[in-house]
Amino acid sequence: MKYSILFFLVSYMGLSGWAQADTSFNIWMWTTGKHYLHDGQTLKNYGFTLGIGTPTIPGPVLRVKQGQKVQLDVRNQSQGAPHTIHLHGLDADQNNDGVPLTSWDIKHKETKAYEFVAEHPGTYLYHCHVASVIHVQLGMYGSIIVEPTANEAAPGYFYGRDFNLLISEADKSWFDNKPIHSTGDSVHALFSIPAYEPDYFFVNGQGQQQIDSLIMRPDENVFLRLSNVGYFENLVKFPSSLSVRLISSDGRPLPNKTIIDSLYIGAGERYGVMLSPIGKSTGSIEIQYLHMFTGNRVQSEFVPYGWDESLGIETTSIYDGFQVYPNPVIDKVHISYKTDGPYQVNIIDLAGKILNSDFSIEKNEIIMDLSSHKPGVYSLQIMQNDKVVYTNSIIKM
Ligand SMILES: [Cu+2]
Repeated sequence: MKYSILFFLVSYMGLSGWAQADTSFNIWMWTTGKHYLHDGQTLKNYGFTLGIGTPTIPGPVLRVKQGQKVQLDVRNQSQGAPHTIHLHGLDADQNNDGVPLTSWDIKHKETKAYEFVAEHPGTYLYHCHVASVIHVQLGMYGSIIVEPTANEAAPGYFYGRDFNLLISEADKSWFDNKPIHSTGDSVHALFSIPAYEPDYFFVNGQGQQQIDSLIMRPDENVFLRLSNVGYFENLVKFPSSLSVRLISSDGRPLPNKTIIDSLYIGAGERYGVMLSPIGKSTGSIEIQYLHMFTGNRVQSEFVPYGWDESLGIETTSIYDGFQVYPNPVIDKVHISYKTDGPYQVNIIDLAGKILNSDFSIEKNEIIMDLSSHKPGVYSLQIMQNDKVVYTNSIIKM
């Protein structure tokens, strides 16, 4: 009797997720997808949706915040095949890693929970790990983004907004003649794997004229997340009009953040690059798809980019009721607060000299003009009754 209660508790804890998750997603898994291609054809794909729906490629982007306890409640609504979710690059424990041989799978009409702590900000992947060569190719993949608490791609590298480009390919013959799957067993499934000769090349599941443009403010840094979940290697070529700095790889900052003009991305790899303000330039980023045996370029897709001055400012630092935006700043920085003032606000250079100072009486926002200061790092200091109550770094561009 003791043992059966213990067993029940262990399996209950393993499969039910966090007692109190900070964020959760209700994911459904299907084999009845319909994905529209740029030439009007469709793929009958496998895939993921949030709640009931018809999956397209890729699955939904799952965005969480650094430090959050995350729970994925996953239901298998597909006919027959079991599925799992492998958390590619995340520090999930073995029980939550979605490898059927070493943990568990989700059978038809079952719902189970995965849980992990989003410890390191970065770009990650999730995909099914049952007969993964087949299920991933058929569309069971997506991006997990762990956002940093401030918009800081690596210490000192602030950005205004980020874009996620998930690169993959599709061989339509695999979708039209799906390999037969033995239904009950996620570990031992026999397939003959067809030759892989993809004929569709995706950026976020889109090809050619479907591909979304990257629209940014002329004056902001932009963090570009690049991942490859296809089987071909990619060569990304940036035009000379863009200044591109390689910041992070596989969810960790790189020690040297070098300026690059191109980037190879192997299967399963993720990189983060910073685009410095583009000003009023337009162009496109070329993504080459390299054949897995010959290394030759099979196809190029192009991601257009451009600017729009009317876009909102995304970067906001919030701390203890204070809001500081934008940061980095071109000219004017806004400091607003909900808590009771009045406050003394100072902008101080590295030598300790006060460059701007203002005192608020019965207002909840102070605007400081930094347009005459040199580019660099300044210190924001907020004081009340001669005591410092808040400090932050301000990046002047
Ligand atoms: Cu699957």
